[in-house]
Amino acid sequence: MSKFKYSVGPWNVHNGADTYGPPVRKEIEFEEKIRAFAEIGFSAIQFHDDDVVPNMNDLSEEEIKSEARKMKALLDNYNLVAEFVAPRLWMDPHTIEGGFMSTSKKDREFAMWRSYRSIDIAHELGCDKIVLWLAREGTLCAESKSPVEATKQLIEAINGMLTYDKNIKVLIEPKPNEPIDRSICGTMGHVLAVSAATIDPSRVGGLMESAHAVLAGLDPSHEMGFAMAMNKLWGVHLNDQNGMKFDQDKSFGVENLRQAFNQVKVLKENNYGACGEYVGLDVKAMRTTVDKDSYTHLENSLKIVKALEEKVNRFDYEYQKKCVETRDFEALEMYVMNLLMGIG
Ligand code: XLS
Ligand code: MG
Repeated sequence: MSKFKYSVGPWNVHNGADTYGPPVRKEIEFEEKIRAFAEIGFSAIQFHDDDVVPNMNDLSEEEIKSEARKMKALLDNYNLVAEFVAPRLWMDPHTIEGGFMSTSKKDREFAMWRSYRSIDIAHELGCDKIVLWLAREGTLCAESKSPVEATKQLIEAINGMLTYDKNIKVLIEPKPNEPIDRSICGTMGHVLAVSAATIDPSRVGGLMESAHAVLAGLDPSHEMGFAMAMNKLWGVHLNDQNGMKFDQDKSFGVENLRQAFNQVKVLKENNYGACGEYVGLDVKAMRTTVDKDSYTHLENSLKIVKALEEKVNRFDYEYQKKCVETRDFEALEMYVMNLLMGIG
């Protein structure tokens, strides 16, 4: 039996449109997605602010809260909760050049407005986590910004959120690049350094997405382990990635099974979830996927996580210890390969 609780975002089911081509699947209505997520076995939903309140830029603060309450009622109907709210600061005409570290003061103010509204929305949904995926925070033209100034702007923005609400927790989701060329907060190490520089480090942690670690040339399980050593892994986005190219959001484990195994292993060994953290997925269907398989990548990812949990349960720690003592890492490695291949 899996001890993990799982979460998913509505953007994980989409029509297949990408930068190079139009939609290939029918758009699925929001409530239908939520119904299907509950049926598949998810217990929490990850939200962008405007997933909860579309057109929020045109609404007053009170109207935004009242729309958020409607979403809470819908979640209640399906016995689901909200895991986090993330201000979508990369999709707006106000944030073409970034949010917190935009060169335009007006746009920086807009980014803070969206962040404060995201906190209001989180309140209404009954959750205390804000996720910052810093998509456009960095440079396209290296000389356009000072990395020193930009880092300080990020810290100030987070301080603003911590001050606005005394209970809110901020989870930075690091990514080294894409859509930005050079990001400001690219790895879990950056996240923890930024956390330490805020006015309340106890409320600033990290969310690690497997593909983002791979894009940084790092091993996701080590990024997760690093954060867990500091009690700072408050969210994960499990998925997979074929090397250092564009962000693929593939189903978990389909590219690098051993790497996926080690992510599940580090999470289980360190009791991830004991403080209510969710195992989140951030996976997308392949573009060629047909309508009837709109959710298959989610179902497959869950099957793979659960199968790998079984493998971790069967992991022979006595044998591992013996191999380590005799420095027989060839044997240990072959043991892991056999375990994953189902041999022996
Ligand atoms: C990036 C995701 C993004 C965040 C939450 O990896 O697609 O939406 O996870 O903002
Ligand atoms: Mg993500």
